[in-house]
Amino acid sequence: MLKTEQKPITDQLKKAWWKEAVVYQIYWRSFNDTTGNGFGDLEGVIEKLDYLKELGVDVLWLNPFYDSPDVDNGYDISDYYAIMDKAGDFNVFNRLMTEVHARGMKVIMDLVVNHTSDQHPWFQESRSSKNNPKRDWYIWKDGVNGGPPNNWRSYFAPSAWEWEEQTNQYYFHSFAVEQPDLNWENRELREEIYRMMRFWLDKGIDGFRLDVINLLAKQAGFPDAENPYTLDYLGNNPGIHDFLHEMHEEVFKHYDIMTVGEIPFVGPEDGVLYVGEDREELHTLFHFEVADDMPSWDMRRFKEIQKRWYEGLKGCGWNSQFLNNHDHTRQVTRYGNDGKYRVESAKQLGMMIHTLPGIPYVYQGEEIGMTGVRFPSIEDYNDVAMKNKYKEEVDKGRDPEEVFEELLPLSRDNSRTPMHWTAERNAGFTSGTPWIKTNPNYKDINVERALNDSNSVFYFYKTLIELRKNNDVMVYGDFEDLSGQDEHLYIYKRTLHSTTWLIALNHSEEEKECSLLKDYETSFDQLILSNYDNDENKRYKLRPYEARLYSI
Ligand code: ISL
Repeated sequence: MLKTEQKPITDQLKKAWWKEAVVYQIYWRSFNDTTGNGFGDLEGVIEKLDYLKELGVDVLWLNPFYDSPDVDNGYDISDYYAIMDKAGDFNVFNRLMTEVHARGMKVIMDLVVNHTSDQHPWFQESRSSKNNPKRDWYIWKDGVNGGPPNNWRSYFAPSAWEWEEQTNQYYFHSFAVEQPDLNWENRELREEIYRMMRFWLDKGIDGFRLDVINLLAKQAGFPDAENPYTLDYLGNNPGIHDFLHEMHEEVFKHYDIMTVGEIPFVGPEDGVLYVGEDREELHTLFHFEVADDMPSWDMRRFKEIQKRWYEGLKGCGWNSQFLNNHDHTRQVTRYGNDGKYRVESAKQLGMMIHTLPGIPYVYQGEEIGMTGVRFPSIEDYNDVAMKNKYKEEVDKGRDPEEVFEELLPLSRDNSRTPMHWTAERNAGFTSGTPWIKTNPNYKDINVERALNDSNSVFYFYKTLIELRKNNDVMVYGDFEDLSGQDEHLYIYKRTLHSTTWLIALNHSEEEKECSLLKDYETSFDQLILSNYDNDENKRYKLRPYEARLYSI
């Protein structure tokens, strides 16, 4: 935990374009393949810009497409100044930027600067000798008692240290062995990163999503962890705010951009120190009190988290709202109902994320209610995190089938199967063989079908996004939870000046009485949006996974 500093208070949060945005995350390698090589590509993103414009999203977040050996699907970068062949080249990138901006949309890139690929020339130099000028650009330590320098695990391996024969030292990696951490204590390294960031910003991108950016500072002295399985010792260490403030001073403040930090292991008291408007660090953040720490839906816990973050950031900083991404399985499967009530549940989760305080993020396919997947064998999976964990557990002598079943629900590949465009072969994603199998339910769940169904999840999302464009209460409104400890009903208000909206959600498979609706005399002419048809007999009841938005 950081030493608690005075929470930054600003009297009035300033309006900003990024606060009013809806961000659409494009995992491009699974989005749209235009070459037939089985991988999506940047040309494929250009092809679908009119679809995204129709949906109404403002900002596109592209997962990394820098050159990479793809051990961790682009999060192991081997050249920050080159575009991965399978993604395209600078001609396509420049056209993508032109086409996005021509449609009044923006692009933010994924910035991965906590680590590089072990194939990056910087690391090749660093590992070559203890006297190499770039030795100190990475973290090297002598072993202790014939083993690693300490007991830390990494996200993707039992140890965060890898022995290097060439120089008889260990190097540090927070993720896979092939992802050595950069040493942010080294000023020369930091200057090089800032130069690289300006290179991309000067090409016209509109900001960054900053990968595990609170891990840049490491615990001084690298002491053993009390419990190596928590991993929280990897982040929020003294010095991190100096690095991020320097990044702001050297880069961010010179551009009109959006910066969203991926910040695991924080609650609002630490989170606000990254995004406080007078901190001059980041604009907003993804916290992981839900995605990493709430394995399945728990309404009471979710309400408590939302309330605590609203109060922790109110008047100081800006939150982001998401329930799934390329690392976390699809929300309608994990947190909703992907069976009988898939459509109602997908719409309900959408209404919740778009009406809670903060910037809403739509992960590709979420807008048509795509679901998680269950492939039959570990061989069908690609995720390095899942495959490393499977090997670690099976090597302990555990039953492979049991380990496989255990890892399935939260495998990152649940969200990485190809986007469903049509009911044609491979869901219209590729004319070739997809790099990962397509979810077999694409024949029923696909964009073509959604666009031809006025009652589809797609048009519900489109309406939510249009409402945000035309109603500041959704962006800047105060928030008040009215439903207390109810474990199924979530009833809350958003208020701005003379406008008050009421959101009423029933997160269950049973119809529920909702007496609160009587208190607001919610008449149906006040109903702005619902995922069910109006029924006068249901005025004070909420049907299974029903979601209603009223102006009261
Ligand atoms: O996947 C997770 C566990 O559920 C997340 O905690 C995730 O691993 C973590 O938030 C870091 O994610 C980011 O950095 C990783 C990369 O593999 C992820 O895809 C990226 O989102 C290393 O760069």
